[in-house]
Amino acid sequence: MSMSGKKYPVPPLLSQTADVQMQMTLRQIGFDAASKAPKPSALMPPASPPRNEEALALKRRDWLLGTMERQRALSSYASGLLTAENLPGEAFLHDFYATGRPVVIKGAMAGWPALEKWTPDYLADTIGDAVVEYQGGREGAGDYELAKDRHKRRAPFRAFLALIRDGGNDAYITAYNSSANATAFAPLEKDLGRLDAYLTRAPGMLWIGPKDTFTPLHFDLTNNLLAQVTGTKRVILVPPSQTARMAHRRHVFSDVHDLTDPARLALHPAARDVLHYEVVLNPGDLLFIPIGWWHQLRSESFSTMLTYTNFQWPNIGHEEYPAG
Ligand SMILES: O=C(O)CCC(=O)C(=O)O
Repeated sequence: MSMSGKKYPVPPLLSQTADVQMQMTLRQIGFDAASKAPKPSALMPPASPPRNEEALALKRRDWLLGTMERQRALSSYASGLLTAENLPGEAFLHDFYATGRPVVIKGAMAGWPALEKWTPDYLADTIGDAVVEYQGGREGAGDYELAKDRHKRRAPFRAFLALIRDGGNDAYITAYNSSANATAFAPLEKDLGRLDAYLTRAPGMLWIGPKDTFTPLHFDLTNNLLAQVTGTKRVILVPPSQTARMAHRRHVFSDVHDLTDPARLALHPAARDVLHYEVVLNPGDLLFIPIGWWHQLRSESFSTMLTYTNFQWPNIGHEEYPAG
Protein backbone atom coordinates (compact mmCIF):
# COMPACT_ATOMS: atom_id res chain seq x y z
CA MET A 1 0.00 0.00 0.00
CA SER A 2 1.35 3.40 -0.86
CA MET A 3 0.22 6.71 0.53
CA SER A 4 1.24 10.18 -0.44
CA GLY A 5 1.25 13.19 1.82
CA LYS A 6 0.82 12.64 5.53
CA LYS A 7 0.76 9.06 6.76
CA TYR A 8 -2.12 7.98 8.90
CA PRO A 9 -3.05 4.64 10.43
CA VAL A 10 -5.24 2.77 7.97
CA PRO A 11 -7.77 0.12 9.03
CA PRO A 12 -6.58 -3.36 8.03
CA LEU A 13 -9.31 -3.98 5.47
CA LEU A 14 -8.43 -0.88 3.51
CA SER A 15 -4.72 -1.43 3.82
CA GLN A 16 -5.18 -4.83 2.22
CA THR A 17 -7.54 -3.83 -0.50
CA ALA A 18 -7.07 -0.26 -1.53
CA ASP A 19 -4.49 2.38 -2.04
CA VAL A 20 -6.03 5.08 0.11
CA GLN A 21 -4.80 8.62 -0.02
CA MET A 22 -5.74 11.26 2.51
CA GLN A 23 -7.06 14.22 0.56
CA MET A 24 -8.43 16.63 3.04
CA THR A 25 -6.41 18.27 5.74
CA LEU A 26 -6.99 18.90 9.40
CA ARG A 27 -7.43 22.56 8.54
CA GLN A 28 -10.59 21.83 6.56
CA ILE A 29 -12.21 20.13 9.50
CA GLY A 30 -11.44 23.00 11.82
CA PHE A 31 -8.56 21.19 13.46
CA ASP A 32 -5.96 23.40 15.07
CA ALA A 33 -2.68 21.61 14.29
CA ALA A 34 -0.76 23.53 16.95
CA SER A 35 -2.95 22.55 19.87
CA LYS A 36 -3.98 19.21 18.34
CA ALA A 37 -7.55 20.05 19.32
CA PRO A 38 -10.51 20.76 17.06
CA LYS A 39 -11.95 24.25 17.14
CA PRO A 40 -15.30 23.65 18.81
CA SER A 41 -16.92 26.54 16.95
CA ALA A 42 -16.35 24.80 13.62
CA LEU A 43 -17.88 21.53 14.74
CA MET A 44 -20.67 22.38 17.12
CA PRO A 45 -24.03 23.84 16.21
CA PRO A 46 -24.54 27.53 16.98
CA ALA A 47 -25.71 28.35 20.48
CA SER A 48 -29.11 29.93 21.03
CA PRO A 49 -31.44 29.63 24.03
CA PRO A 50 -34.15 26.92 23.75
CA ARG A 51 -37.72 28.27 23.69
CA ASN A 52 -39.56 25.20 24.89
CA GLU A 53 -39.17 21.49 25.45
CA GLU A 54 -39.29 20.65 21.77
CA ALA A 55 -36.56 23.17 21.07
CA LEU A 56 -34.55 21.74 23.95
CA ALA A 57 -34.88 18.23 22.50
CA LEU A 58 -33.63 19.52 19.15
CA LYS A 59 -30.80 21.32 20.87
CA ARG A 60 -29.77 18.12 22.63
CA ARG A 61 -29.86 16.17 19.37
CA ASP A 62 -27.68 18.79 17.69
CA TRP A 63 -25.32 18.73 20.67
CA LEU A 64 -25.01 14.97 20.28
CA LEU A 65 -24.29 15.21 16.55
CA GLY A 66 -21.75 17.99 17.09
CA THR A 67 -20.04 16.11 19.90
CA MET A 68 -19.73 12.98 17.79
CA GLU A 69 -18.30 15.06 14.94
CA ARG A 70 -15.79 16.66 17.28
CA GLN A 71 -14.70 13.23 18.42
CA ARG A 72 -14.27 12.06 14.81
CA ALA A 73 -12.07 15.08 14.20
CA LEU A 74 -9.53 13.69 16.69
CA SER A 75 -8.45 11.36 13.89
CA SER A 76 -7.68 12.85 10.50
CA TYR A 77 -8.07 9.38 9.01
CA ALA A 78 -11.54 8.96 10.49
CA SER A 79 -12.74 12.41 9.49
CA GLY A 80 -11.00 13.18 6.18
CA LEU A 81 -12.41 12.75 2.69
CA LEU A 82 -10.50 9.77 1.33
CA THR A 83 -9.56 8.92 -2.22
CA ALA A 84 -9.31 5.23 -3.05
CA GLU A 85 -7.69 3.66 -6.09
CA ASN A 86 -9.53 0.65 -7.57
CA LEU A 87 -11.64 0.03 -4.47
CA PRO A 88 -13.15 -3.50 -4.30
CA GLY A 89 -16.89 -3.76 -3.68
CA GLU A 90 -16.53 -5.36 -0.28
CA ALA A 91 -14.20 -2.64 0.99
CA PHE A 92 -16.59 -0.02 -0.41
CA LEU A 93 -19.48 -1.64 1.49
CA HIS A 94 -17.61 -1.97 4.79
CA ASP A 95 -15.81 1.35 4.89
CA PHE A 96 -18.07 3.73 2.99
CA TYR A 97 -21.56 2.54 2.00
CA ALA A 98 -22.51 0.97 5.33
CA THR A 99 -20.87 3.74 7.35
CA GLY A 100 -22.32 6.57 5.25
CA ARG A 101 -18.94 8.05 4.48
CA PRO A 102 -18.15 9.77 1.17
CA VAL A 103 -15.20 8.64 -0.93
CA VAL A 104 -13.61 9.53 -4.25
CA ILE A 105 -12.85 6.39 -6.27
CA LYS A 106 -10.30 6.50 -9.04
CA GLY A 107 -9.60 3.89 -11.69
CA ALA A 108 -13.02 2.20 -11.78
CA MET A 109 -14.03 3.89 -15.06
CA ALA A 110 -10.75 3.18 -16.85
CA GLY A 111 -11.34 2.17 -20.45
CA TRP A 112 -14.87 3.57 -20.75
CA PRO A 113 -15.10 4.81 -24.38
CA ALA A 114 -17.21 7.77 -23.19
CA LEU A 115 -14.17 9.27 -21.44
CA GLU A 116 -12.53 9.86 -24.82
CA LYS A 117 -15.61 10.34 -26.96
CA TRP A 118 -18.13 12.55 -25.18
CA THR A 119 -17.30 15.97 -26.61
CA PRO A 120 -20.11 18.35 -27.62
CA ASP A 121 -19.42 17.48 -31.31
CA TYR A 122 -19.64 13.73 -30.73
CA LEU A 123 -22.83 14.12 -28.69
CA ALA A 124 -24.34 16.33 -31.44
CA ASP A 125 -23.50 13.70 -34.08
CA THR A 126 -24.83 10.84 -31.96
CA ILE A 127 -28.03 12.37 -30.55
CA GLY A 128 -28.67 14.71 -33.49
CA ASP A 129 -32.01 16.47 -33.45
CA ALA A 130 -33.77 14.05 -31.12
CA VAL A 131 -35.95 16.14 -28.82
CA VAL A 132 -34.69 16.23 -25.24
CA GLU A 133 -36.09 17.58 -22.01
CA TYR A 134 -33.92 19.95 -19.97
CA GLN A 135 -34.21 22.40 -17.09
CA GLY A 136 -34.44 25.94 -18.47
CA GLY A 137 -35.06 29.48 -17.27
CA ARG A 138 -32.79 28.90 -14.28
CA GLU A 139 -30.99 32.25 -14.28
CA GLY A 140 -32.75 34.59 -11.91
CA ALA A 141 -35.01 31.84 -10.49
CA GLY A 142 -33.51 30.86 -7.14
CA ASP A 143 -35.78 27.85 -6.67
CA TYR A 144 -35.24 26.04 -9.98
CA GLU A 145 -34.40 22.78 -8.25
CA LEU A 146 -37.31 22.97 -5.81
CA ALA A 147 -39.69 24.00 -8.61
CA LYS A 148 -38.26 21.54 -11.16
CA ASP A 149 -41.55 21.00 -12.93
CA ARG A 150 -41.93 24.71 -13.74
CA HIS A 151 -38.54 24.67 -15.42
CA LYS A 152 -39.07 21.75 -17.79
CA ARG A 153 -38.29 22.70 -21.39
CA ARG A 154 -37.95 20.70 -24.60
CA ALA A 155 -35.72 21.24 -27.63
CA PRO A 156 -33.88 19.27 -30.32
CA PHE A 157 -30.58 18.21 -28.77
CA ARG A 158 -28.50 20.30 -31.20
CA ALA A 159 -30.58 23.36 -30.28
CA PHE A 160 -29.92 22.62 -26.59
CA LEU A 161 -26.17 22.50 -27.32
CA ALA A 162 -26.42 25.86 -29.10
CA LEU A 163 -28.20 27.30 -26.04
CA ILE A 164 -25.37 26.32 -23.69
CA ARG A 165 -22.48 27.19 -26.02
CA ASP A 166 -21.54 30.32 -24.07
CA GLY A 167 -21.76 28.75 -20.61
CA GLY A 168 -23.93 29.91 -17.71
CA ASN A 169 -26.55 28.39 -15.48
CA ASP A 170 -29.70 28.90 -17.55
CA ALA A 171 -30.08 25.50 -19.23
CA TYR A 172 -29.02 22.12 -17.88
CA ILE A 173 -29.99 18.52 -18.62
CA THR A 174 -30.42 17.11 -15.12
CA ALA A 175 -31.08 13.73 -13.53
CA TYR A 176 -34.69 14.80 -13.14
CA ASN A 177 -35.02 14.87 -16.95
CA SER A 178 -33.53 11.41 -17.42
CA SER A 179 -36.70 9.34 -17.75
CA ALA A 180 -37.99 11.71 -20.45
CA ASN A 181 -34.64 11.42 -22.26
CA ALA A 182 -34.15 7.65 -22.07
CA THR A 183 -34.88 7.02 -25.76
CA ALA A 184 -32.96 10.04 -27.06
CA PHE A 185 -29.84 9.09 -25.08
CA ALA A 186 -30.02 5.33 -25.67
CA PRO A 187 -27.27 5.52 -28.37
CA LEU A 188 -24.82 6.69 -25.69
CA GLU A 189 -25.17 3.52 -23.60
CA LYS A 190 -22.61 1.65 -25.69
CA ASP A 191 -19.93 4.13 -24.59
CA LEU A 192 -20.34 3.28 -20.91
CA GLY A 193 -18.65 0.55 -18.92
CA ARG A 194 -19.91 -1.32 -15.88
CA LEU A 195 -19.41 -0.69 -12.19
CA ASP A 196 -20.41 -4.16 -11.08
CA ALA A 197 -18.42 -3.99 -7.85
CA TYR A 198 -20.85 -1.36 -6.58
CA LEU A 199 -23.94 -1.31 -8.79
CA THR A 200 -26.59 -3.53 -10.32
CA ARG A 201 -27.14 -3.16 -14.05
CA ALA A 202 -29.45 -0.19 -14.42
CA PRO A 203 -28.91 3.02 -16.34
CA GLY A 204 -27.47 6.11 -14.71
CA MET A 205 -29.07 9.56 -14.84
CA LEU A 206 -27.25 11.91 -17.15
CA TRP A 207 -26.31 15.53 -16.46
CA ILE A 208 -25.14 17.62 -19.45
CA GLY A 209 -24.36 21.30 -19.12
CA PRO A 210 -21.89 24.07 -19.80
CA LYS A 211 -19.32 25.77 -17.60
CA ASP A 212 -20.97 27.43 -14.59
CA THR A 213 -24.01 25.25 -14.08
CA PHE A 214 -24.77 25.33 -10.38
CA THR A 215 -26.76 22.84 -8.34
CA PRO A 216 -27.61 24.43 -4.98
CA LEU A 217 -26.99 23.01 -1.53
CA HIS A 218 -29.25 20.03 -0.82
CA PHE A 219 -29.12 16.43 0.30
CA ASP A 220 -30.62 13.44 -1.44
CA LEU A 221 -32.94 10.76 -0.12
CA THR A 222 -30.77 8.06 -1.67
CA ASN A 223 -27.12 7.13 -1.62
CA ASN A 224 -25.65 8.40 -4.90
CA LEU A 225 -22.63 7.46 -6.99
CA LEU A 226 -21.52 10.26 -9.30
CA ALA A 227 -19.47 9.30 -12.37
CA GLN A 228 -17.73 12.25 -14.00
CA VAL A 229 -17.26 11.65 -17.73
CA THR A 230 -16.41 14.97 -19.44
CA GLY A 231 -14.95 18.11 -17.89
CA THR A 232 -14.61 19.01 -14.24
CA LYS A 233 -16.99 19.83 -11.42
CA ARG A 234 -16.30 21.36 -8.02
CA VAL A 235 -18.23 19.72 -5.22
CA ILE A 236 -18.74 20.93 -1.66
CA LEU A 237 -19.87 18.29 0.84
CA VAL A 238 -21.23 18.97 4.33
CA PRO A 239 -21.84 16.13 6.80
CA PRO A 240 -25.34 15.55 8.21
CA SER A 241 -24.02 16.49 11.66
CA GLN A 242 -23.98 20.13 10.50
CA THR A 243 -27.67 20.27 9.64
CA ALA A 244 -28.40 22.71 12.45
CA ARG A 245 -26.36 25.30 10.53
CA MET A 246 -27.90 24.64 7.14
CA ALA A 247 -31.21 26.56 7.36
CA HIS A 248 -33.06 23.42 6.36
CA ARG A 249 -36.59 24.66 5.76
CA ARG A 250 -37.83 23.39 2.41
CA HIS A 251 -37.87 19.69 1.48
CA VAL A 252 -34.22 18.65 1.02
CA PHE A 253 -32.88 22.16 0.34
CA SER A 254 -30.83 24.59 2.36
CA ASP A 255 -31.80 28.27 2.40
CA VAL A 256 -28.04 28.93 2.44
CA HIS A 257 -28.13 27.87 -1.23
CA ASP A 258 -24.43 28.45 -1.95
CA LEU A 259 -21.68 28.17 0.65
CA THR A 260 -19.31 30.19 -1.55
CA ASP A 261 -21.59 33.23 -1.79
CA PRO A 262 -20.76 35.90 0.82
CA ALA A 263 -24.23 37.45 0.45
CA ARG A 264 -25.90 34.15 1.37
CA LEU A 265 -23.51 33.63 4.27
CA ALA A 266 -24.35 37.11 5.55
CA LEU A 267 -28.00 36.01 5.68
CA HIS A 268 -27.09 32.70 7.34
CA PRO A 269 -24.03 33.39 9.52
CA ALA A 270 -24.25 29.98 11.23
CA ALA A 271 -23.19 28.43 7.91
CA ARG A 272 -20.02 30.50 7.71
CA ASP A 273 -17.67 28.14 9.48
CA VAL A 274 -19.56 24.94 8.82
CA LEU A 275 -17.50 21.77 8.57
CA HIS A 276 -17.17 20.99 4.88
CA TYR A 277 -15.07 19.17 2.31
CA GLU A 278 -14.27 20.33 -1.19
CA VAL A 279 -13.25 18.18 -4.13
CA VAL A 280 -12.85 18.68 -7.88
CA LEU A 281 -14.10 15.75 -9.95
CA ASN A 282 -12.10 14.97 -13.07
CA PRO A 283 -13.05 12.67 -15.95
CA GLY A 284 -12.99 9.08 -14.69
CA ASP A 285 -13.60 9.98 -11.04
CA LEU A 286 -16.42 8.48 -9.03
CA LEU A 287 -17.77 10.26 -5.96
CA PHE A 288 -19.90 8.41 -3.44
CA ILE A 289 -22.31 10.81 -1.70
CA PRO A 290 -24.10 9.04 1.16
CA ILE A 291 -27.73 9.76 1.92
CA GLY A 292 -28.12 12.87 4.05
CA TRP A 293 -24.82 14.52 3.11
CA TRP A 294 -25.40 18.09 1.94
CA HIS A 295 -23.79 18.90 -1.40
CA GLN A 296 -23.57 21.62 -4.02
CA LEU A 297 -21.89 21.37 -7.42
CA ARG A 298 -20.53 23.87 -9.92
CA SER A 299 -19.18 22.81 -13.30
CA GLU A 300 -15.86 24.30 -14.28
CA SER A 301 -16.19 23.43 -17.98
CA PHE A 302 -18.61 21.71 -20.34
CA SER A 303 -19.53 18.65 -18.32
CA THR A 304 -21.22 15.31 -18.65
CA MET A 305 -21.79 13.19 -15.58
CA LEU A 306 -23.96 10.28 -14.49
CA THR A 307 -25.63 9.73 -11.15
CA TYR A 308 -26.31 6.13 -10.17
CA THR A 309 -28.53 4.99 -7.30
CA ASN A 310 -28.79 1.26 -8.17
CA PHE A 311 -26.34 -0.04 -5.58
CA GLN A 312 -25.76 -3.72 -4.86
CA TRP A 313 -27.20 -3.05 -1.40
CA PRO A 314 -30.51 -1.58 -0.17
CA ASN A 315 -30.93 2.11 -0.93
CA ILE A 316 -34.31 2.83 0.60
CA GLY A 317 -33.86 5.60 3.17
CA HIS A 318 -36.23 7.82 1.21
CA GLU A 319 -39.21 5.61 2.06
CA GLU A 320 -39.52 7.01 5.55
CA TYR A 321 -38.60 10.65 4.90
CA PRO A 322 -40.96 13.03 6.74
CA ALA A 323 -41.62 15.10 3.62
CA GLY A 324 -44.05 17.52 5.31
O1 LIG B 1 -24.07 17.56 -10.96
C1 LIG B 1 -24.92 18.30 -10.50
O2 LIG B 1 -25.10 19.45 -10.92
C2 LIG B 1 -25.76 17.83 -9.34
C3 LIG B 1 -25.55 16.38 -8.98
C4 LIG B 1 -26.27 15.99 -7.74
O3 LIG B 1 -26.67 16.78 -6.92
C5 LIG B 1 -26.47 14.57 -7.49
O4 LIG B 1 -26.22 13.73 -8.37
O5 LIG B 1 -26.91 14.24 -6.37
